Amino acid sequence: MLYPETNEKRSVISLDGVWSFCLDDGSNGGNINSGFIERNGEMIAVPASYNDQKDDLRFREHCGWAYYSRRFTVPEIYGNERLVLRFDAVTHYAKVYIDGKLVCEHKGGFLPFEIELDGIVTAGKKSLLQVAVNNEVNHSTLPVGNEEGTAFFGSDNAGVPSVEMAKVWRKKRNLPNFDFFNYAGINRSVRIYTTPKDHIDDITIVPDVKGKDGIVRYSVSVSGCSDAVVTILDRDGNEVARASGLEGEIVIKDAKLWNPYPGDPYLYTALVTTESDKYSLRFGIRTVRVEGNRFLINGKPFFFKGFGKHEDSAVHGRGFDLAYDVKDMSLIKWMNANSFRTSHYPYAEEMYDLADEEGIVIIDETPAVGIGAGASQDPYRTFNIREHHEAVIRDLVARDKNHPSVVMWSMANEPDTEHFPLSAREYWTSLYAFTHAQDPQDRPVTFVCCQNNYEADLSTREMDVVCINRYYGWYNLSGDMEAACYAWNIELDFWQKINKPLIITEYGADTLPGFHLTAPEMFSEEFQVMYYDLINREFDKRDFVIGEHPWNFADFNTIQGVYRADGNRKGLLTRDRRPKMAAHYFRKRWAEIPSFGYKK
Ligand code: E8X
Repeated sequence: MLYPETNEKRSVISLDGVWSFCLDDGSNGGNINSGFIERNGEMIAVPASYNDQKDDLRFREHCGWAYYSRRFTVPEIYGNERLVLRFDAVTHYAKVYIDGKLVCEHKGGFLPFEIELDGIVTAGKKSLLQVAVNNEVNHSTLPVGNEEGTAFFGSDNAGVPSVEMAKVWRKKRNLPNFDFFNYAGINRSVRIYTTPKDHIDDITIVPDVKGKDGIVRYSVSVSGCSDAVVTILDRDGNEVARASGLEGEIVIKDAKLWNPYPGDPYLYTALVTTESDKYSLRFGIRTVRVEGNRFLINGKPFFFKGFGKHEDSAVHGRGFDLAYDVKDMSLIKWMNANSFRTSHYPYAEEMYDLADEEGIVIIDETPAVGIGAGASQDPYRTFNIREHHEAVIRDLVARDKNHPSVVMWSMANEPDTEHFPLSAREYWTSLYAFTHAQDPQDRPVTFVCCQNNYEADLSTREMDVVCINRYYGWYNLSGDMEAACYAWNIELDFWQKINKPLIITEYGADTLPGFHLTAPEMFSEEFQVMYYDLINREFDKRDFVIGEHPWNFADFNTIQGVYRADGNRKGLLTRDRRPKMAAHYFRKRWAEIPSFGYKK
């Protein structure tokens, strides 16, 4: 799927701004015509989550439908063009209405979807655009919500009979099975873009390296066009190669490779032209391969230094914020990191463009968080999730396939793989094959494993890279770092025998900035540094540990609860991106760890 571009043949009209908004009272079921009373609408900013824009618990805790509305006119000069309405992300379910008519429904809160406006909108004429948004999470959504009757429902109400509680709980509420705030709404940009009627639909680039040359296999899919010319431009805009045909192979002599930070992330441009249309796509030439217990980028063993992140900031919630993205890239480089995981959902496309540009490597994750964790029944047999999960993977790969920064797909975070090991293995290995088959570049595929009984877990070891989240010294063996390091070693002995590359995709300790102790205990800045320092020493002894991603890049908002004072505080940075001591610690450590060849 192509990102909207303005050029000689195409233009983009932004529909971002202040929209009119109202929350459903629970009675209209997403039907805009009965649910939305325009004169009662409140002002709401798009893109942004709606939850923190108003100072009212109704917005913060809303569960169910909400309605957005605005009017727009496509300039009449676009009368002969193809018009496409594009939502970059609406969380989690959208029903789109134009002039009162339902034109599209979309499930899944973190990927773009488009609506062809032919026959729906006329250039030069005002239209009414309305979106009904639903934020409910349950066993058939990604991320997953707990449902009534499961272990989680009312589980922390010892002594209070659930039948009694059910009387208060008549009001619908979300019970997320994930640790980030369930921010909702039109979280990313809304645009109408134009293309000529005969146009380019999609472009796929598969780079390779042969000796000193770069090889680019490409294919262009079109509607109404019969041919395409692909011109490859170097960074200065000079033509270095050219081919014609809807698919083919191009050789770039003495190619410059895309290298991760602090190397040179060289980008080329593929300028695709047809009789009527034009699109320019930035891409990099690099290879990615797993060999033995190594992760090779451009044939050299790469070490992942970075973080699990979130799209999370004050007021915006999970809303797209380009300044935060630019700032986060700057901080990633400031800490001498070279990578991050898009925990726990696909991020805004602009972030991947920045990563391509800066040489920051991405593990690209779906929103499949919380499949079955804590469930009493086999989620792989009882959750209605498989089809949606496949659709999300298909759309994720279709969106991100050309980014050189993306080096691995993560199908999920912390599913249950321990209690129903056989059905888990069946699910994850077949989805693994499905994901490989989607990707024209055939990158490595994994999912991220929750702290568990790793001997019982038959799925994690089947992945191209073993990715584990572990909290020895925090959630278990709390504060006892000697015991934590001992436990780490028992577990690492196990993985050593599996002989696959392993990334620690999460480890961490909640830390209150400004809380200092001379004898480090939990929650102090000194403890966070000690925790990482002692554990990292153990990682350094193991050559198959090919990456360390502390949890989390920054403090972030989540559901309220006894474990969370003003959010999850495991950030190396505060929520407003100020460094805790641990940020300085990693900045120093990672300055001394090269991106390539750290563990030969
Ligand atoms: C945490 C992280 C959470 O924020 C993240 O989304 C997933 C969690 C730890 C799992 N991993 O709580 O900070 C804890 C397992 C306990 C043994």
